[in-house]
Amino acid sequence: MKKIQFMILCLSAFILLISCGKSKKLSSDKAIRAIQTAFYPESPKYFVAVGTDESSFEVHKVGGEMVFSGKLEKRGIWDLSNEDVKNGNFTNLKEPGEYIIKIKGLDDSYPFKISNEANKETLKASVKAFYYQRCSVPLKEKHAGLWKRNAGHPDLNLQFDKTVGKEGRKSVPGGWYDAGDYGKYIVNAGISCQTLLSLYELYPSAIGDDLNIPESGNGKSDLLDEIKYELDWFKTMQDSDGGVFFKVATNQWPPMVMPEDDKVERFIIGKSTTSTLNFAASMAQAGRVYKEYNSSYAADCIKRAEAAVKWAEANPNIKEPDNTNGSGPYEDTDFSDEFLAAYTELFITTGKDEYAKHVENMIKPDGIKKPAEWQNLMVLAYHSIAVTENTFSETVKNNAKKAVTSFADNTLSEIKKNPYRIPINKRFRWGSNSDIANYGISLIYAYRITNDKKYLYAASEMMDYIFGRNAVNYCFMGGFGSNPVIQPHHRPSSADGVKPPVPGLIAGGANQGREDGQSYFDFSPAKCYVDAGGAYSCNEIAINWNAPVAFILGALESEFGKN
Ligand code: 9MR
Repeated sequence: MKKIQFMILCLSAFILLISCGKSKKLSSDKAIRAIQTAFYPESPKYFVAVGTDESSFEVHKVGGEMVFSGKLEKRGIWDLSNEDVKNGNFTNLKEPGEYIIKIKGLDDSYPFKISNEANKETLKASVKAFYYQRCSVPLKEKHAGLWKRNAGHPDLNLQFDKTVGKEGRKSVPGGWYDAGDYGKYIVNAGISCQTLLSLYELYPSAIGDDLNIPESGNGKSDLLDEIKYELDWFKTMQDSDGGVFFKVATNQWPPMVMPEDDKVERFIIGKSTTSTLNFAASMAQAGRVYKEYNSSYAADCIKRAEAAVKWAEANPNIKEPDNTNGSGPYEDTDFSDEFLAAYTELFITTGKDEYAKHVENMIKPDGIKKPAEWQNLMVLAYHSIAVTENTFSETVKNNAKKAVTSFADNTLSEIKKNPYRIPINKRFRWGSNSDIANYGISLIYAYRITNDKKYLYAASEMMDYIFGRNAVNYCFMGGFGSNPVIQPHHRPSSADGVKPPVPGLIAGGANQGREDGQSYFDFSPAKCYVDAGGAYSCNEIAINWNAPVAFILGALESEFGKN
């Protein structure tokens, strides 16, 4: 090969490398990245601008005059997005209306509102999303509109998989599909239910009786009605010895079809310490939350939680089932947080000392290091001890409060370091949007403990990220914003023949692991996101990602909304 040919070859290889690894700009990605839904008048109002030499910005009414001008603050190169970032801040603009941000030389931002009911609709959608995940029943047009569908997966008389350790069959109908697949998993459902139950405990009127679900108009909170749909399924998953089966799933991933068309055989798989304790914590919490709603239902929840904990005490080391042929693992190695959550909720609900003694020594003033996640329920226990009425000792309560506020303070300092004003400065992993939302929940608890609004404002900024102020400029909630997710990895959304996806579901978000083998535009960690149906590691939806978003929106609408 001649020298010149060799050089041309090297150059093309270099260009190819650059174009694979570096940014190919998304057509919908703007250099001004801001919330695409709405701020409350009193919200902090920050945005991001990338790749501009300008030093000022303006906010205009849509189609109208300028109402605010301000200076851009230089933040330098952010290594997780490889962009030169500036921040703008127009917190002092409080007048309700519809606006855009303008910077010389850049496209205008997507429009957004300032409104007293900023999250009225997104909150409702975030909870209604669980209704759309209901298994075994038809979704009628009256409730589901465009996304109506026939019943699928009756889940009656299913056979035990060999991982259960015994022969037999059981009916396990109902509950929510976990995510974009059709599996139902107790571990992930546990944290989802506890998060939603905690929303009800903190803000009982956040959701009324008008979500337009089948139970609407029954005089009871639709949030409790919807959670009960899942808890009814939980009850079917408990074995006669108190232990709780791990999941209902197939031995190969279901095809991308509607529920009624998925005929792959479903099994009851596994029975583990974590599934049993997740069940126990959820049932124990439900035991107090449902007392007024239906006292005998609530009493049954407590009885089941106590039986589950007894089983876990006798079987403290049973791992998740070794069967991931057509379902997720939800694997875990440390069960101490699940024990803690179960004992904590049982003590708060029953007041029995036998449960308190397992909790007292575990609650440390610096005990929280990371946000809640399906694998780690520890934070949930701290939250409950810190704010729910209970008879733990003052020391335990104070330790829990200190841990929550010091974790929230650490979160605030991580947010300050980050030009997108989120607490992720190291790694964007699978479900990163839920990490951000779970940080937000702890901020809300810190607000409830201290009454200091700085925590609440920071929690509201977690939603700015999810609703558009992110490095790919997407609104991660389907059905909202000008550039929403439209092709989530979600079987009904891709198979129903309806263009917009089922609304209100949250995509997992940027994930530098890119485990799905799809083509990504940019490998910078904060930009590892692609709105494609096959991109299950960044664009799937999941109940444990919707629950913390619903929590934050419920808190914000209760604190700031004037409906
Ligand atoms: O949310 C889960 C994430 O933390 C794990 O890294 C990932 C791989 O094990 O699994 C995610 O959960 C998926 C589950 O296994 C199956 N249903 C879809 C869930 C969301 O992607």
